[in-house]
Amino acid sequence: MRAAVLRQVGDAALEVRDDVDLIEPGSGDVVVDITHTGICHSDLSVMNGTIPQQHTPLVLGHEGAGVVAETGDDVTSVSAGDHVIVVWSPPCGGCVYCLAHKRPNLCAALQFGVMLRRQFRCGEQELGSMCGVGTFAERTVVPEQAVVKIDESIRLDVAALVGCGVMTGVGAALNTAKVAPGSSVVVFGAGGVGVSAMQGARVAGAAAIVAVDRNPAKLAVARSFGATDAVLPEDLDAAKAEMNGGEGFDYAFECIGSPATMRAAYDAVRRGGTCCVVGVGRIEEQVSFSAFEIFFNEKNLVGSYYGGADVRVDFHRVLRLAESGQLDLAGMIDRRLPLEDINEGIEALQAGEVVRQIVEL
Ligand code: PAD
Ligand code: ZN
Repeated sequence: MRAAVLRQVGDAALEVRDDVDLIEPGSGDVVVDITHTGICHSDLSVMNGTIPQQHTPLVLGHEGAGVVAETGDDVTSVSAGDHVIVVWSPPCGGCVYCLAHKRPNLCAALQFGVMLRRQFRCGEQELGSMCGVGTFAERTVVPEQAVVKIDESIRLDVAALVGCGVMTGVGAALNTAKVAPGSSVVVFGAGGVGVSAMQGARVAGAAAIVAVDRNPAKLAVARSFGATDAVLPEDLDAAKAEMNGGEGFDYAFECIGSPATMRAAYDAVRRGGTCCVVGVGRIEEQVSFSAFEIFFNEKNLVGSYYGGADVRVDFHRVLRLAESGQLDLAGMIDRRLPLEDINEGIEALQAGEVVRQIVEL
C-alpha cells in the first residue's frame, strides 16, 4: 500500500512509497482503511524534532478517519465497515487518569506502548508511526481504544479534522479554559487549531474574539470563523487596550508553539485571567516569568492536551455542533490533495498559508 514515510528527523520532505505493508493485527487491534487525513502542524513538528518520537523511519500523520477493515478477536466496540475517527492519544478506560481524575486525555497507559511498536514494514525494514497511529497511509492498525465510531452520515473529511485540530482547539475553549459567556478572548495563530479555538470561544458565547497572526492573509480568514477583530502582532497592544479598561483579555489561547508567543499570550490577559497554552514548543525551550508577577497577577496558566477531551464523548459533541451549524468544519478545508502531493501540502503549512489541508487516500 501507499504511505508517506519520514526517513529521519530533519528531513524537509516525506518519502511517498507504494510498497509499505502492515504487521499482523493483534487480538485487541483494529485495522482501519484511512480515507482522509489532515495535515497538522504537529506533523511538521515531528519532522523538525520539536515533538520527539520513538523510532524513525516512521509513517507520519495523526489526524485521520476511515472505515474499519478488520478487527482482532477481542474487539467489541467496532466491526468491519464501521466509520471511525482515529485517536492519537487513546484513553485506556481503566486507569486513575481515566477514572479517578476524570482526565482521559492525560491517560498514557496505551500511548507509549503503541508508540513503541512498529506496525508498518517496507521490505525488510520495520517502520514506526507518529503516536502509534500513522494516518498518512492507506491502512493502519491501532488498538480498539484508538478509534471512535461515528455515524455513516458524517463526512469522513470533516471527521478527520475532529481527530486532532478541531478537538484540540474547540476543547481548549470549552473544556480547558471554560470560556464564559460575554468574555473577551485573544487567540494567537489562525491555523487549524487557532481557528477551532476561535470557533469554540464563539460557541461558549465570548463577546470579543481577537485573532493574532503574522500572516496578513490569515486575518480575514479568522474573521470568517468568528473572530470579531483580527490583528498583526504589532497591533495587539491597541486591541488589548480596548479590553477590560486596558487591563487585557479574560482569556488567551496560544496556538502557535513558540516561547515568545506563549509569553505574549500570558501578557495579553488581565489580572486573574486565563492563559491557555495549546501550541507545542521544543523540550529544551523555556518561557520565563518574574517570581513576583505569578503571585501579583494571579493569572491562570494552563496547558491543553488534546483539548482536554474525553474523545468518546467530545468527538460526538463537536460533530453535533457542526451539524447544528455552530461550528464550520467543512469550511476549514483549504485544499485537497492526493498522497503523492503531500510534500506540497507540508510546504504550504510551513509557510502558514492554510487552515487545514485534507489528503485523500
Ligand atoms: P498552523 O501552522 O496551521 O498555524 C499556525 C499559525 O500561526 C499560522 O497561521 C501562522 O501564520 C501563525 N504564526 C506562526 N508564528 C507566528 C508568530 N510568531 N506570531 C503570529 N502568528 C504566527 O498550526 P496548527 O494550527 O496546525 O497547530 C498550532 C499549534 O498547536 C502547533 O504548535 C501544534 O503542534 C499544536 C497542537 N497542539 C495540540 C495539543 O494537543 N495541544 C494538538 C494539535 C496541535
Ligand atoms: Zn495534530
